[in-house]
Amino acid sequence: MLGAVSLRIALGKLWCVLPGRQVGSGPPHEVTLEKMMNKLNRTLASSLLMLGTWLSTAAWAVNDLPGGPGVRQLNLPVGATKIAEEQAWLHWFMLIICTVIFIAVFGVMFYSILKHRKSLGHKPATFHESVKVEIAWTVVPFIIVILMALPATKVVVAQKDTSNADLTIKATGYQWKWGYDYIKGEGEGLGFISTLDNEQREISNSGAKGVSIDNYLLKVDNPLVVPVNKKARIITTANDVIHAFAVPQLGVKQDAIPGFVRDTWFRAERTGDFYGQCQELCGKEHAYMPIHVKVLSAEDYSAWVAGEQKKLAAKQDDPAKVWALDDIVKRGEKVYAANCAACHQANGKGAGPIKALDGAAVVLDADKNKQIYVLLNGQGNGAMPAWKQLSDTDLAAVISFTKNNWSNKTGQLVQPADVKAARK
Ligand code: HEC
Ligand SMILES: [Cu+2]
Repeated sequence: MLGAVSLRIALGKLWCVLPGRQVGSGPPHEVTLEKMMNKLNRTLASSLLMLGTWLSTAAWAVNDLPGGPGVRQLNLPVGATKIAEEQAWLHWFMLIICTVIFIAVFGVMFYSILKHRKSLGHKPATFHESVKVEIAWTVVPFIIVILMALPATKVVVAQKDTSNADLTIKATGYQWKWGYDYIKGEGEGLGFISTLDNEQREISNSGAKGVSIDNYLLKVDNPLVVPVNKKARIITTANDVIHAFAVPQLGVKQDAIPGFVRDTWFRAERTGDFYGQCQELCGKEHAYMPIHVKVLSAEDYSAWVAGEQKKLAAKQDDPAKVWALDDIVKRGEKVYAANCAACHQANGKGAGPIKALDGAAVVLDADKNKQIYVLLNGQGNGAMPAWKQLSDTDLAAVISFTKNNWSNKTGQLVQPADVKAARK
């Protein structure tokens, strides 16, 4: 109450001293000020009300995401690996030591300042160079640093020990998605791209008003799947710029650098879903390349691998296949939605520096090799990335799609063999 009154007085004063304030010609000064104050009070009250509503809806709208962030989470997450637990322990260990030192040092300092102040008649000591003090303030911090460094080094060394892995997976960062390739162990040969769920992307694009989705911007089409209690070594690299593969609950975080390989590892101790994100600022959609790790029991994992291998075999395209226009355009529509729509938009109109494909000369050109060239090599110094990692069939399909969608009605059909020939 008192606060509100003094706030009113302070604001009233502020209004009076504001330069060039027109107080109005008709009513006397006091009345206008009073009106102004009333208006201000009402504005204040309604903003508080709005804040309150916002806070209460924010509190009810989303729930903790198991394996991901919690609502108003402050502490580190509950780890699902030994390393993550040790990291959390180290965090608290260091924090407590630092807090104790902070309180002790500042306690002594303020005590000394207050007790020995001049107004109490304290006379300063005049000694110089106390050997005892010098030794104490060298040795004590040294011991504290060693005490902190020992357990920290142990954990860092364990974190870096990627030997004897049961499973090796390469994680490649792309702008803005992750590619996972199973290199060694059960599931060897599998490989897929993991992209943000399209529906959530649309929600975000349209302003994300009132979303209440627990895994908002963390849902992907194809999660990284690993077995429980097995050491998974993750090799990280990138295709374009530096990204970072990080999953807090698994205690991993490793930069993914183009042209280099780095590695990290984790052994998940319970099944479930764990979420992370790219943690190196990598461009405009840095926040839109989530990581979802699905930890399965040994049997479920084997079943998943078998299923994926079957799917892979069925999907294995014959690069010599000659496609009909309708079929390849249908296939291309999917490739476009997964890889191109993020930049060129579903309507093919692009945005800003991203050129429109609807009506583009290179897309309409009778020489189909022109567009094949753009897709294989990129354009605009990498602003348009190269897509040579897509299969001949996918590339042929997406090019055929762009040539026969929106207002583009060329009737041209690009076959996988055309792409294959252009690769050389
Ligand atoms: C990271 C954003 C991004 C993605 C994803 C992307 N493009 Fe592009 N694309 C661009 C930009 C930017 C340009 C313009 C480059 C320039 O300045 O010349 C471009 C240009 C093009 C062009 C040439 C247009 C012209 O008029 O010169 C074609 C064709 C094209 N993209 C097709 C595709 C296809 C097909 C895909 C999906 C496989 C795709 N793009 C995915 C950003 C992107
Ligand atoms: Cu990234």
